[in-house]
Amino acid sequence: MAADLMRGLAAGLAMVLATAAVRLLIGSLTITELAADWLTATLHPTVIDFLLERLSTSAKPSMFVGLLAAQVMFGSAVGICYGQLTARLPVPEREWPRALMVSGALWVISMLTLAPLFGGGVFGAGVRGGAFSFMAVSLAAYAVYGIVLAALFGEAVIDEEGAGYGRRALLRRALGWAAALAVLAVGGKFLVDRARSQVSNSRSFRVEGVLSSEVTPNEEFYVISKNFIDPAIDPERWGLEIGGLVETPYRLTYEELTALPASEQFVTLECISNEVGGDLISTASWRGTPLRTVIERAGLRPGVVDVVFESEDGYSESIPVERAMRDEVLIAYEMNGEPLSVSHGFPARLIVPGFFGLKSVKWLTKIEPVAIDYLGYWQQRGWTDDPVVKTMSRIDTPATRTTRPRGAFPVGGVAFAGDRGIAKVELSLDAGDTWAEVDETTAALSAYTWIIWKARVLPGSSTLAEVRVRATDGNGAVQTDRRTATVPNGASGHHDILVELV
Ligand SMILES: Nc1nc2c(c(=O)[nH]1)N[C@H]1C(S)=C(S)[C@@H](COP(=O)(O)O)O[C@H]1N2
Ligand SMILES: [Mo]
Repeated sequence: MAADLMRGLAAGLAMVLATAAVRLLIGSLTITELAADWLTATLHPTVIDFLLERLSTSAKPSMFVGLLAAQVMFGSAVGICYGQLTARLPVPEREWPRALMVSGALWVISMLTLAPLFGGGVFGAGVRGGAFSFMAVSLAAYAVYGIVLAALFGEAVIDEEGAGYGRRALLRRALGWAAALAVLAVGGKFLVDRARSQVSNSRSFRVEGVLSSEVTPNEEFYVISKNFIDPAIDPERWGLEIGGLVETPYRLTYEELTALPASEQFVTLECISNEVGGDLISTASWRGTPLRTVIERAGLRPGVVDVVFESEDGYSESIPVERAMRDEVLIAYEMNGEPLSVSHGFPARLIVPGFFGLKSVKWLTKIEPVAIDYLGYWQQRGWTDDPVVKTMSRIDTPATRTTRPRGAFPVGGVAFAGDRGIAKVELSLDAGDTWAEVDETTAALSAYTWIIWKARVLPGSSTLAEVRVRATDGNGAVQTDRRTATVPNGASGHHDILVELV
């Protein structure tokens, strides 16, 4: 029994490694990724938000490792069953025909049950990127499982027969296991290296206690994506389709898109999952074609309510048509003077100033005016349909719970209110009873960016100073102190820090 478990475990591990290798080499979706997407879609938004945001860099890998572990456990369980059942049967001449039959049957069952359950359709009929490569990847994985199972159980047959146990056989056995382990080790290392460069994640790079710069360097710009591995798009084969409720649908190549009249502007993006004081907010200069130019070329038909955006990773979002026709909404292909990186949406993405980041669809493939109020990826999962950013402000420096000498000290941070702009930033040293304006704010780089502010504060005689910040937007509305969670409308409340004075 324990030996059967070990054999199943080894075969399960080999299957997982094979899946990962084929996945990274030919880039087709796997059942594991379908399962991850399905989990994201099925779990309550609060749980997902917690996974994606609080656990930040480790969330998606954890979920994935969990799913892979489940696969290995399943492989082990099958190994036990296989051992128990075949022990009762006559010893075959060769192990592999029946092992492959078992793994083939498992493949068919998973194509008929798991694939549709996780939203990929029977035999992956509905998988984006094509059912064929999806089937091929999973079939290859199950085949590897069957082969390893056969090899290990076949060896067991010799064991139990007690046949041919001379020194040569022992040596051969040892060599076999060493070779298998070497393949696992080398393959595993290759995969870890490949995966490390390809696995996308929620990440950001704010160094605690350092004042943000007005423009965020590309490598430090926060990244949020629903994918375990982001789409790597060949710009030669990519095209942007304009369809739906338009007079003349058409398609733009990368070359055509980048040859259209361009405009460039600074825009701050903020994720709706950004906590009070959080770092899922960054600013860049985006260069691209105004969305409006591209839509007008197709000509809107009457009755359009929303413009829907689809993307290579199956994500979709929409914005009201009035917003879509504003000059500042861009189909961007450059970020701070460089072509978009894969993680930021290469070859082209939407930039919708003033809306939370979820509307700025990356890896854009299709633009489709529709006559309905369309619910996008996150709205279908319980997030708000009101994407207007809330007024926020954050203290970057000093970091909270640090120690400083008594006396006055410098404080600095950012404030943002989308296209409403920031009129004023104030600090309070008495938990919000009284407020004083900061000493200095930068002028916003455009009508759609944050500002950086600085002040010197002189706390009273206590050994503990609490500094709290609030902003007033361009309409004169003061940032609310009412604390809310990020789900479902985005967080609100004042950011504060505690400093110990010695
Ligand atoms: N295709 C696609 N677009 C997407 C997403 C995604 O998962 N897939 N995530 C969205 C979310 S929630 C945010 S906050 C922004 C983040 O953009 P960034 O990673 O360039 O900062 O992209 C948005 N666009
Ligand atoms: Mo987001």
